[in-house]
Amino acid sequence: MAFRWLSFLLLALPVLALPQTSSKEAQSFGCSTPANIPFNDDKLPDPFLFNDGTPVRSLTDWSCRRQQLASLIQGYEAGTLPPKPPIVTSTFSQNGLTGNLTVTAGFPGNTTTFSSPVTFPNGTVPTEGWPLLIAYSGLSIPIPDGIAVLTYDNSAIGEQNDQTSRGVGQFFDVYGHNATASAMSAWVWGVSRIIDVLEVTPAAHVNTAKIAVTGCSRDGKGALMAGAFEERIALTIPQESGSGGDTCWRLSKFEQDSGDVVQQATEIVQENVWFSTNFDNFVFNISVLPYDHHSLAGLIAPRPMISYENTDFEWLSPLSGFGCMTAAHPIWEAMGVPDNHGFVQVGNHSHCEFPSDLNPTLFAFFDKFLLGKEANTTIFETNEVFNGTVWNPSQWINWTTPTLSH
Ligand code: MCU
Repeated sequence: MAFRWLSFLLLALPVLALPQTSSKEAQSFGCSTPANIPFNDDKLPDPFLFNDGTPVRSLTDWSCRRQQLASLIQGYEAGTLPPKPPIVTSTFSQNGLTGNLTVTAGFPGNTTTFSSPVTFPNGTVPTEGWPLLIAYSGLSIPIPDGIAVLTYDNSAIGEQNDQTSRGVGQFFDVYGHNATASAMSAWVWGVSRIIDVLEVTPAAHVNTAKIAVTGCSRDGKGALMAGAFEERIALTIPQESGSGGDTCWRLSKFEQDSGDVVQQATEIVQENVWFSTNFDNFVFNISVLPYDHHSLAGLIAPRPMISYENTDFEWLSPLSGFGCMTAAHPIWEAMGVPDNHGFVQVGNHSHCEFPSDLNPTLFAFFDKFLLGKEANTTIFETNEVFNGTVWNPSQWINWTTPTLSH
């Protein structure tokens, strides 16, 4: 008992002494992270409010808020992302500039094994190892010299053909075909296991502090989820992820209601298994979601992210992408690193084709965050002319951006 009172005093003293820095942990003796809460708001929810409505003021507060958002997003739409299982082993082989990484993960008597080809740059291995780009389903963006690429067969981990893919794939062989995880959460689990083994495989010469992830379209949605839930990812590059990716559910609905033919939540849950079955319960009532995808992207902050969108495809919901990332940007601003978040939206190219005139923007992010070079990453641009559907920030964002204290 005495010990508990002593703990109380020790925890309460800093709060009493420093009323300005309201640490949620100190106030509540822990971060409460329910999977759902009562909520209803047509606007984009304030990421800087805790579930109980109190403000997020410091980076310590944010680390709790981040956990709350992660739990809500898994609760409503992503399903449960399981932690590292007890068995995670690997083999690695290399022949010239090509390697192969095999991961075995799971439980005694219940493991799965998957392999990923890796290509290495020419030249001398840096002391810390090569930076690595994990490319969902193969690479669809250019990369500068000096970065290794691992091709991740995410569809083998969680199938994504149509509704018949529910619970199908190597993740579900281990966790059960009724696991709540969506295909995208299953993919995150696989990425995390790849990083687990790379951390203990010096022969692969990968700098595990410099791992990026990318993917296009459905795999862009997946790359965003991976960056959001796996904190060891140093750079996240979703390409043309569209609805369910760097767009917001509320904004895609607005776009659709305004007469554009975009993908919105009601359609996406019919089309594929990127989201949990629980999300079906909310797609006609989006305003009850206590988050939107500006906050999903915000889970990445302060780590860097740049996303690309394509204005030629209405289905990708261009207004929603621009508006959602405009609403996400303040999360990096609040942390004092606005240049760690970029967004580029242009047209005149086919879906998942990367126009070479955008290379300087992409390479700036690679240079600065993977290769340790100087680069200007103040990049936030669109060439979209929002004709019929008007982006009006004050219609969606009724909160202000705090400066989070350190
Ligand atoms: C943009 O990503 C998806 C989109 O959500 C789907 O509706 C469509 O069928 O496929 C796109 C895609 O993955 O294209 C390769």
